[in-house]
Amino acid sequence: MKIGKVLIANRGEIALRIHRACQEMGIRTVAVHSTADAAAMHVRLADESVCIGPPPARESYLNVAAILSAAAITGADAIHPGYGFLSENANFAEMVEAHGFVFIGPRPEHIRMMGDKIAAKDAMRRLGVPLVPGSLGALASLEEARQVAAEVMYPVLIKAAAGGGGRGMKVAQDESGLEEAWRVARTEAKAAFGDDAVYLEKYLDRPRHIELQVLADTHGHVVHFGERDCSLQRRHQKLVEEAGSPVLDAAQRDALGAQVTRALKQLGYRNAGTLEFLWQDGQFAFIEMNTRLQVEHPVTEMVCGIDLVKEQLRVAAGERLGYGQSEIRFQGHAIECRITAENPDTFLPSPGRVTTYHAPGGLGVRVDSALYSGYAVPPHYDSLIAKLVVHGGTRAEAIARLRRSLAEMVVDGIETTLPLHLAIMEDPEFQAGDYTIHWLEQFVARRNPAR
Ligand code: MV4
Repeated sequence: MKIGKVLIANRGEIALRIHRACQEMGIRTVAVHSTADAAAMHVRLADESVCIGPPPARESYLNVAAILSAAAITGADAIHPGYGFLSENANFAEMVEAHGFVFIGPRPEHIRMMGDKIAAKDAMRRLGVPLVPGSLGALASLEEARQVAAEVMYPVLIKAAAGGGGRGMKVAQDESGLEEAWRVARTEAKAAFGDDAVYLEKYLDRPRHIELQVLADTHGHVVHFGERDCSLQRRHQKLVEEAGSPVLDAAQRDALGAQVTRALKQLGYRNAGTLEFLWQDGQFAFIEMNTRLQVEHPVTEMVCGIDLVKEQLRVAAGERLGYGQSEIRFQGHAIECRITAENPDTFLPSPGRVTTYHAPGGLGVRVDSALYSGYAVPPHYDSLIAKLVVHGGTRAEAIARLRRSLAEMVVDGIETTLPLHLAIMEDPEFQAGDYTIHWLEQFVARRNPAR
């Protein structure tokens, strides 16, 4: 199947990122946009554009009928969903294919499977991937929760099957807190997802969040592109990601990669995906799988020297991976700072007009951003305005390069998290690579003692 034209069902930096890969491959692009994004960079650069609705995402970037119509009238061959919006909607993927377009992503059945966190864990357990100890499947009763919690030992977490990304989780420190956690988790899960199925895991108190990037073609070949350490998060929003993890060596990466690629091959997985693990005391435990291109994919691209979006397009067109695992090499170290239009202390959103924008440059510096001087950041969408990604021969060089690049970067007219990123890069604990998923919240609290 030749892909000659791709509709990009997204906005902002990721729409631009996908457009760039298409253009270099000689593939024409169709941008779709809301009325709030008529002047956006992805619309200006695409070969064609279609307005699909008013500013609220529900009526534009989540409007399946409008997006499929735009693909039909422009004669697109394929649809790339980017991240967020419809990217992990199995029904959308199914409809894209039913209408005769190529969905640039996994099979709908795998999107659906991984969207159900219980089904995802069950599949990975059967395929031999290590998990956090906990319930096998959904909890049938509070009584069952008590039994499993006694086996795996407190503290425990109750998680929503339909959750993920931190939504619908409740900790129970001991048996006296279990009933409350069970009740609240189920009520919240029902309200948020319309599904009150919950499961139980032993609560890991100081893990790192390490994820593995994989890619599969439609001929049974699966490779991995190493790990990213995404432990630096605040309220489940990642701020900084690195490849590789400061705590893994090549042997540990190879061992995890071999286990995971074997599992996905058995599953018949296709296209790009990311397996999320918690890492504590030298052990990996699978928690979730993301069936999309992720925001932080550039750090992997920088250390592997590959373009993941081009690889997605190639395997979606039915091409074979032209290389094996042994040809994928990891060079140096890459770090990404997610720069958002937010106050760097309160994290209150700060949309508005960017009066001056100046991106840093130089060797090993990449900026993925759809900003330009005079652009107005709309208030309707998430606040990510730029990803500053650097590559260095060593982690220390990458940090020095980030400090230099952050100082060079100018975004005037709105508040941004640039000062926070600079402070993180200057912190001795960060520099030592000595952090867990709790580090950033504590760092932010230390910076704002009054709050
Ligand atoms: C956990 C955990 C500790 N123990 N599971 C949060 C988001 C979702 N992807 C899973 N999450 C967690 N699951 C067990 N058994 C701690 C978290 C967690 C977390 C994980 C990754 C990155 C940041 C986090 C922040 C708070 C809690």
